[in-house]
This record gives sequence, structure tokens and C-alpha cells, in this order.
Amino acid sequence: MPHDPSSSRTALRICPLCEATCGLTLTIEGTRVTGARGDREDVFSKGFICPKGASIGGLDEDPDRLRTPLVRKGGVLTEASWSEAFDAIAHALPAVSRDHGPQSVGVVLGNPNVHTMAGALYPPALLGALRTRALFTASTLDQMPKHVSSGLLFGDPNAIPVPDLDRTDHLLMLGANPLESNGSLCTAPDFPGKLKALRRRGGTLTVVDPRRTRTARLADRHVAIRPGTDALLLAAMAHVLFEEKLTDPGALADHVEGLGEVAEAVSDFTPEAVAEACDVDAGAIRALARELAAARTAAVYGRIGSCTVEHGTLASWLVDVLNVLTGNLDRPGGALFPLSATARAPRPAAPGKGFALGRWASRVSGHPEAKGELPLSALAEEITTPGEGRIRALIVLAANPVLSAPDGDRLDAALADGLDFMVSVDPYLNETSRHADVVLPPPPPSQSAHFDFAFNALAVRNQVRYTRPALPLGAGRMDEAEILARLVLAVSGMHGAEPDAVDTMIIDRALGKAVADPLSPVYGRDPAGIAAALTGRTGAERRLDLMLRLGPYGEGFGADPDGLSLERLLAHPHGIDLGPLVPRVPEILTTRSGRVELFPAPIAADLPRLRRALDGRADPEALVLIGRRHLRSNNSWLHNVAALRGGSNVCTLQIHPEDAARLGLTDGAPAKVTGDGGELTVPVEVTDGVRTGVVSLPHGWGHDRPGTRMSVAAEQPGVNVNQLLDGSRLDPLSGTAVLNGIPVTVTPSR
Ligand SMILES: Nc1nc2c(c(=O)[nH]1)N[C@H]1C(S)=C(S)[C@@H](COP(=O)(O)OP(=O)(O)OC[C@H]3O[C@@H](n4cnc5c(=O)[nH]c(N)nc54)[C@H](O)[C@@H]3O)O[C@H]1N2
Ligand SMILES: Nc1nc2c(c(=O)[nH]1)N[C@H]1C(S)=C(S)[C@@H](COP(=O)(O)OP(=O)(O)OC[C@H]3O[C@@H](n4cnc5c(=O)[nH]c(N)nc54)[C@H](O)[C@@H]3O)O[C@H]1N2
Ligand code: SF4
Ligand SMILES: [Mo]
Repeated sequence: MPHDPSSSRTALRICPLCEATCGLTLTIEGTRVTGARGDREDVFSKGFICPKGASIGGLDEDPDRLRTPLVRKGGVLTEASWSEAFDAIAHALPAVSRDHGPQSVGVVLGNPNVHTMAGALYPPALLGALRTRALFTASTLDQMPKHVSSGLLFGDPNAIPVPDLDRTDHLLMLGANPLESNGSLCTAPDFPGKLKALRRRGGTLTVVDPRRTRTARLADRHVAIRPGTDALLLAAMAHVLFEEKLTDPGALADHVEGLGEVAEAVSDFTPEAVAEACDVDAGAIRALARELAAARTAAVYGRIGSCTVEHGTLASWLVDVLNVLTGNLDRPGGALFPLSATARAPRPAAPGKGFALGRWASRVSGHPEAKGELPLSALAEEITTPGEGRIRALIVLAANPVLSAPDGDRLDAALADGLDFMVSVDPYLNETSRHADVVLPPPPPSQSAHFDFAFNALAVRNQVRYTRPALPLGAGRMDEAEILARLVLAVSGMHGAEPDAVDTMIIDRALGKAVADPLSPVYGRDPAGIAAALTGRTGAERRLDLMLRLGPYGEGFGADPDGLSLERLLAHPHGIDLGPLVPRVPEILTTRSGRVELFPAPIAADLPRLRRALDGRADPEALVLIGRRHLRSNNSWLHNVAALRGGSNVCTLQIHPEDAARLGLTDGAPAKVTGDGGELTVPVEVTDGVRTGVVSLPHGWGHDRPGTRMSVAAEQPGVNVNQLLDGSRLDPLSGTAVLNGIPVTVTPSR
């Protein structure tokens, strides 16, 4: 049939814009995405869509998106061909590594890597090729405390229990605002609808948040806690459970150790002792604990406001301690471990290797590694501090740390003056990529395939979906998988080889392991024969096929004819439902004891720091800063989509009317905010939606630096909240930046 480029058609595309992973039906006219609606037949999202997903066409065809690689020539970033770009990389990067050692090349991975197939599939090979430990990711601005606590409790930092939203009777949510964020570390399309359904079926929702958010307004009970004190609140709840003999780990009892030690450890965290620090009444804390214990099923769930704080790892640990103590960990209606289609197939329970922290440390400040990463807050000093191992070259994949990490001005200067060479893989010329010597732009979402390797492992229902590109690659475009594969080749002395060579290498390695593994369905078979049986149009698809076929639901290369493969998935364009979450203990545990280690040594060693937080008396006049998210934005890079601008999506300093009156601040007038790392001037928004003693600014703003190409964002640049931080405040166990609960002073600005 002849192709009429002007005709309109539809195509399916999983939305990459947040963790909810909604299935979208795109309207395509010619080569443009002219509309998007929720795919009602999607097995998981069932038609849900939010304003961001609906505006994906505007993002897709944003004229500011880079269309060709940029290469710095005579100091100026200039449009260049792909071969010029990769030649420049192959010329510069291996030389830095050779002359100054592998640690002199740093890698920064940003948030969208968990939203693209390429970002899931190639960074491990890139790091392997570079042999560098200088890895920094958005995780240390985000969920690293949860990884550390899961690593310590369960042996696997990626074994993160998610609240069973569809079945729970009681949800205690701390520091999360899914009505704006659409959920995080809990992949649930239509999170708002699921919360409403919970209440409709007679369940209860408690929200702990210093702001009366849209989520808090939906709740049965809102606890307006003082920022940074959730660990104290949770410890006191655990105390009450022990004191009132309300603990009952249920089916988990045989698989947990350390209960007695936890009881002892929380003995001095009485509700009365924490009440003042948290600014939550002791009676209310007791009630929270009793309700949690009394609920038929319940789940405790903590997110950003419980992670990016002074005691982030302790709070993350206590969330699961409470789930364990009340018998809700690993039971339907509680908090369960998902089993994604590309995970390793479950195997018989056995002790594992456990989780180690601090196997090495950062060069300048000696921050311990966590999960192989160093704190993003320490990147600038690793570039600017002279000495052996100084970072001299940087590869930045889908990250904008100049805005997203503490003290952007310092990092900005370090990127400008401290590097011999920098590569950014990014669709935009923004605050970070403007410093690169080579910018490699991925194609727009419509031209990329999509599979959620990360979020299927955090989803409230097991399911699997895959969408191929809705549109063919535009002229001069390169798929991001190919970009990253060529980057791997360029840094490993194989510049110019076929990018498929990277996938073939990875497939061969995986198959080599599988055929030698007595528990694998392909044990003892010929790897070449299996490799030849893989289907898929691209290296990335062949790798997906391999993972699906060897995964928990896989057809195992003939072992289970009804099992999953890429072919089978392609035959189900709206996805395949794999059922509700099911208990996975003890099979999922990889601790050395083979049990849930409820009181790990690093946690014990950090508790005195929490105890000290009990002593400080709060100054009634002091202000602390917290963040917030707006439904129509996404970190630092969606402010360029005109359709999403305006409304409540503005960069203002929210402050309670009493604080505003005391400080002489008026709504709409500018205020000067000062923190450890600097000061900024921003319009005031007086609102009782934020509690007293707290001010709130969103992050991802501050689009006023020269040399960027984000024209819509630059019209209303806002201010970079992270300039108020100097990068010194970290959660010590995880290296995560303290982004909430920062002391600031606020004065009227003339
Ligand atoms: N004060 C404060 N700071 C925060 C937070 C906070 O709550 N408060 N939140 C933190 C959190 S949770 C996170 S995750 C971090 C995020 O930190 P980052 O990951 O550094 O920030 P993003 O703004 O998500 O930047 C993503 C970059 O990826 C690019 N990009 C978009 N799509 C693609 C793609 O398909 N491929 C590639 N290669 N690039 C793409 C964008 O243009 C942008 O440059 O910010 C953190 N910073
Ligand atoms: N629209 C939109 N959606 C997004 C993003 C976005 O930028 N915009 N970013 C995505 C990313 S990268 C992530 S990680 C997720 C995050 O998803 P969420 O964790 O749901 O993110 P937030 O909306 O920032 O909610 C955090 C809440 O914590 C509260 N808080 C601050 N400090 C404290 C504290 O000390 N204690 C308690 N209990 N609460 C506190 C804040 O007031 C805020 O309401 O959202 C994702 N989705
Ligand atoms: S909720 Fe998230 S995944 Fe769903 S349409 Fe909105 S941005 Fe996309
Ligand atoms: Mo995040």
C-alpha cells in the first residue's frame, strides 16, 4: 500500500515522563505527533493520562531540541556530523584515561536513564570499558537511602518493597505527593484514582508532610511534621508497637533476625521524647502506631521527603521496620516485592553475598561509596581539587547537575574550567550540556522504542509492555541505543566497529553464564545456537528477547512454550498482565544470613546521630526550606514545553501567613532567601498550605545562564533552589544530598 504522509494514524507509546509508565495512544500526522490520549486497552494504565503525557507532542517537536551532534570548534559548539562527534570522543577520552588513569574519567547518570531503554542497557558496559569508580548519579539526590536500607535488610539494594495500593486497608505515606508526582518507587498509573479507591473501600490514608498537599487533602489524616524528623516519628511508632506488645511479624517471623535489638534500639525514642522535635503530639504518634497495628492490612511508604533528608537511610529503614513489625512486609495488602519479566528468575532460598557499603571512598572528602556510586554533591570538588585521580574528563548521560545538585554555581565553574574534555548525551543545550565538548542528541520519544526495565520492578502489579518506535528515525537521527553503543566503542579502543558488537558481546557473556548455571533452563546447551534463536530488529531488542526468555515468566528457549518472549510480547501491543504481587520471602533474600537482617551494623552505628537530634530545642523563629513538585513539570527539563507552562507551575517561595507577617513579607513581593551555599531573590507566595517554620521552593528552575538553547524556559527562568546549598549536608550512609529541611533565613527584598 502506498504511504500517504499526510494521513492521520495512531500508534502506541509508553510514556517516559514519569514513573507511572502510562500507555499512550499517539495521533500521528505525517511525521508529527499531533495528539496523545490514554490507551484504554493498556493492561496496566487502562486509559489514564496526565497533562504531561497529553503534551508529549509538544515535547516531541520542540524546535529547541538538538537535531545534530554539536562539537566544540575554536571554543564554540558547532553543528557536526555523527562521525565527527565520535571521532572527537575517540581521540580525546582514551588519551585522558591513558595519561591520568581510569579514575580521571567521571560518569554522571541522570534521571531519564531510568526512562529509556538505552539508559538501562548500556551504562554498565560504558563503566566496564572505562574501569572507573568515578560514578555519580541522580540516585544520590533521590532514592539512594532506600537502596542502602534494602541492601542492608534484604541483601539486594534493588529489592524495594512497594505498597500494595490496590488491596491495602491502610496506607501511611511520608514525604510523597503522588497527586503531583504521579508516584515514585511505586509505579502505579492513576495513583490518585487508587488512593480514592482505597478510601471508597473503607480503607484509610494518612499523609505525613509539612505541606497540606493535594495528596494530604485527600487523606483521612494529615500530619504536618517538622521537616527532617520522620526518622524520629517512625522510631517512636516502633517504640509504641514494642511497648504496647503490638508487634506481630506474622508469616515473616521465621525469616527475620534482630527484632530484639531493634526493640532495645528504639527504647529511648518515646513519643514524648520526639514530640517536640517532630512537632507532633505524643498522643497522635501513639494513635498512628495503634492504627497501623490494628489495620487488617497496611503499608508504610516513604518517598522524597523521607529520603533526601538528614536521616534519610534511617527513615527508609524504619519504614520497612514498621512493615515487618506489623506483619505487613511481604503480604498481600502490605508492602510486597514485585517480580518483573526481565528480573532474574527466582531460585531456591539460600544465603547470599550480602550488601557491602563503603568498599571505597571519594578522593577528596572520603565519602563512602554506596551501590558503587559516589555522592553527586562531591562531583565539583573531585574536578577542582588537584592531585592524582582528579577528574579531568566527564561523560554526562541525561543529567543536568548544574540545576539538580547542590551548589550549581560551583559545579558550573568546575565544568567550565576544570575539565580537559566533556561529553553530554542530551536532547537539549542546557545549563550542564553547554559545557560539553561534544553533545550527542537522542531522537524524540516518538522515534524511540520503550521498555521499562527499572519501573516494572517497582510496579504495584506485575505486567509487561513494550512499544516500538511510533515513527521511523528522522533524517540525521541516531537511536539512543546506537549512540551509547558507539560511545562504548569509542572509549574502549574499538571506535568505528559496528555498534551491534556491543550487544553481541553482552549477549555472549550472559549466555556463557546461563549455560553454565544448573538452575538455568538453558543449562548445558550450546550458547551459539541460543544466540542464533534470538529475535529482534536491533541489538537492544535481541537483548530484551534474551532477558524475557530467561526471565521469571520466560519460555526458556523451549522449556515453557507458553512463556514470554519478545515475539509473544509484540503480539500483545497493550501489554500482558502477569498478576498481582505475590510474597517472595525467603527466595528474594540475599543477605549472608539468608534472613531479613532487621538491625544491620551500619544502621546501629548511625542511630546515635538520630538520638542527638532529640536534644536540640527548636528555635521558634527558625525557618527550614523544603521542595515541592508541580504536576506539569519534570525536574529541570520540561519547562521548555509551552503547553505545560503557567498555572500553579511557578517558581515561588511558599510561606505560612504567620511567618510572612512576622518577617514583613507580602504575597507576590520579592524575598531574599539565604542558605549555606548562597542567596537568591524570589517572589513570595503566602499560603497556609505550608506549615509554620517552613518555606518551600521547587527545584529544576534557574534557566538564566548564557549559552543555553531553551528559549521557552528562559522566558520565565525562575531561581535555582540548589544554590542555597553548599553540598556539605549529606545523609552519611548513602551519600544522598540533604535537599529538604535546610536552615534558611528570609527577608524582604527591596
Ligand atoms: N532541591 C532539589 N533538588 C532536586 C530534587 C528535589 O526534590 N529538590 N530532586 C532530585 C531528583 S529526585 C532527581 S531524580 C534529580 C534529577 O537530576 P537530573 O537527572 O540531573 O535532572 P533532570 O532535570 O531530570 O535532567 C535530565 C536531563 O536529561 C535530558 N533528557 C531528557 N530526556 C532524555 C533522553 O531521552 N535521553 C537523554 N540522553 N537525555 C534526556 C534533559 O534534557 C536533562 O538535561 O534532581 C534532584 N534535585
Ligand atoms: N510532575 C512531576 N512529577 C515528577 C517529577 C517532577 O519533577 N514533576 N519528578 C519525578 C522524580 S525524579 C521523582 S524522584 C518523584 C518524586 O515523587 P514524590 O516523592 O511524590 O515527590 P514530591 O512531589 O516532591 O513529594 C515530596 C513531598 O515531601 C514533602 N516533604 C519535604 N520534606 C519533608 C520531610 O522532611 N518530611 C516529610 N514527611 N515530607 C517532606 C514535600 O512537601 C512534598 O510534598 O517524582 C517524579 N515525578
Ligand atoms: S502520569 Fe506519568 S506516565 Fe502517565 S501520562 Fe503522566 S507523565 Fe506520563
Ligand atoms: Mo528523582
